[in-house]
Amino acid sequence: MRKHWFRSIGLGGLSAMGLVLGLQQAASAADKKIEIVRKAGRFVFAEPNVTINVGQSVEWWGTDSAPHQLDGNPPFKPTPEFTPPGTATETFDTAGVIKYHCTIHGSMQGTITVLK
Ligand SMILES: [Cu+2]
Repeated sequence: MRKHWFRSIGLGGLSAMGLVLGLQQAASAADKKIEIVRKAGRFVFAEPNVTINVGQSVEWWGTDSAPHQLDGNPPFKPTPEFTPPGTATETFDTAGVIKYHCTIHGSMQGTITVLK
């Protein structure tokens, strides 16, 4: 009886964990997430150079409260201005190396290498 009670709790716990993981995935389905951080007082991309595959998406996020607006060489499409906890997401459908930056913070520069 006692053993059975513990097993029920165990399964319930697993279900709850699955639900939480599922919700986290639903919150952002981006293939690659790039955090905006401060380094020596300047905003930078935690990972300035990333590599993804054609068709994948990138999400920029941060924990500060400054606005950002990203732009880059074509085919990068300018993002709307966003302020964390707001994010920006972009999907890349063309292979190549794309340089991009934040139009508000010159210290934020990076490249996205899109592989076929
Ligand atoms: Cu910025």
